[in-house]
Amino acid sequence: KSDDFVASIKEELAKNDMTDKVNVVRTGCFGLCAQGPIVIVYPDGVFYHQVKPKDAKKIVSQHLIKGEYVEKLLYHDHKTKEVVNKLMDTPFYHKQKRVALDNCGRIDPEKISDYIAFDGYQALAKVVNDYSADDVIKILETSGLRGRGGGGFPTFRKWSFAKASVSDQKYVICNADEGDPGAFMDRSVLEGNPHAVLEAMAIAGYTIGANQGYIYVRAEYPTAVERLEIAIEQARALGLLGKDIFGTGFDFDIDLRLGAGAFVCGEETALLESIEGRRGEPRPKPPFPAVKGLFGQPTIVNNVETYANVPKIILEGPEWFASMGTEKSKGTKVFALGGKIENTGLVEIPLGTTLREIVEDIGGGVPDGKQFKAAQTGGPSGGCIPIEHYDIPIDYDNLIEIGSMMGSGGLIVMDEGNCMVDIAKFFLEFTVEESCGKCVPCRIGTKRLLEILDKITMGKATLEDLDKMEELCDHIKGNSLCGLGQTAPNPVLSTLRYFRDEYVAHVVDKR
Ligand code: FMN
Repeated sequence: KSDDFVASIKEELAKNDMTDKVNVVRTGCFGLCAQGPIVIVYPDGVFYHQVKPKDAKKIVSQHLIKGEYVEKLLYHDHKTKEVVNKLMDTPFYHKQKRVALDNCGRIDPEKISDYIAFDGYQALAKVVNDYSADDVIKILETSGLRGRGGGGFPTFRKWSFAKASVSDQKYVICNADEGDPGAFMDRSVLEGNPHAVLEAMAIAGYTIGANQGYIYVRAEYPTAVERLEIAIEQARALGLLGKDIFGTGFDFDIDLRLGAGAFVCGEETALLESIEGRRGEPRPKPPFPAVKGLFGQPTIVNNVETYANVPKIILEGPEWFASMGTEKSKGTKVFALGGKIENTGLVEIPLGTTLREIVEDIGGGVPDGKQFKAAQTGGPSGGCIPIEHYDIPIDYDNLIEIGSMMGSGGLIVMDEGNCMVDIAKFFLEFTVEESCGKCVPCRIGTKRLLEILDKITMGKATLEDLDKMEELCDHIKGNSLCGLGQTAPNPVLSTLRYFRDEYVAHVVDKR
């Protein structure tokens, strides 16, 4: 859709002899997907939403030539019905704070000069010229940055373990596998701000003593792959990757490795197997990758969003980052907001924002006057948050306490019409399909679990089946080899915890 609009506006500009007067810049995602494609006209900064190729003519003839806004393409707030001219003035952005997504929608991701114009590669320059590896680790510790890929492991700790591992060869890996259904946070960062990830990986290389990085990105993300390829080439051409970076003697380069789209390959040890050319199956831990990772060498694996925060932390200072968030969850988190919500899209919130604020203020509420029922976070590994926890500040620990988890950032809203047993079944079907089959509890246990869920939804189960299901969940969680199986029962357990009545409504022997 955006491609068609770009072609059409270029045509209109050419017809009006304005090609050299107006620059058409394709950016990454603005976040407000429900209103896309979005066009912002500068210098006014006015935005038009849901544009179609045929709208290009009016934008050129009316706005660019006569200086009059195109009324019918302006955005009206769906609650107040008032026109909002600037994208960042829409209620969707009021409670957001863009750190990882900062440049997305602002720069041309295919031009390194755009990234540099917004302080790009200054963090790397500062690190390699002024900081020791220990300084960087200390900065990360003070910032409180935790891994955004799901587990929330403190980033400084992982980097310091890898730094402490003695070896001539170490690796820095970016996990851009992003296999959760409904998740597109990492894709948006890579498509909109690829250099931030490259810069952070180079900083990681300097810190742990690695000279080679790999980005493991799924092949189903062709735009992300293409923009990464362009970004790597441009960074190499300016000497920001490769040999003797900033004349300091520090060498670091990055290559891409494409994944074939298996969810389990996002699990860090399965990812290492896949890069090594083997079937993507997890390895037992320990040893952890920071000690024995890729090709047996010390390796750090971090998520795209984790890296995207690093240059900002270096430049703005760790205290700035730590000033956002809750006591143990600092900074911001990007969520892919979907389901029964007015403003589907990509949102970045300071941690500690409540679910109510995300759904009502940012998301614009549940459509068609329906009631919010629950939100699912963490995808197939996560759980649901019912309305009684609507005001819970979102952070790593709070979510775990109520039986869900942050996960990588999928946030799916359900309304009164959704059956929670169906939701649990949807996620379980996904994990059954994606289980690699290496360990028995996951390979067979999740299948048996799904059979019981099937029996329940067909109205053939008994209360005893519910007990069996809970027991089986415990076994799968406790005995699976990797995080896939260890978390697969979560959607079932959390829906059982908060919506047991819906399960009971399906069974035949209601006591
Ligand atoms: N982490 C990601 O960053 N991206 C993924 O797509 C991803 N998929 C995963 C899939 C499974 C089944 C499991 C168990 C874990 C997955 N993880 C994923 C978590 C990684 O194993 C690892 O913890 C993460 O990449 C570490 O980076 P972080 O510390 O920056 O979060």
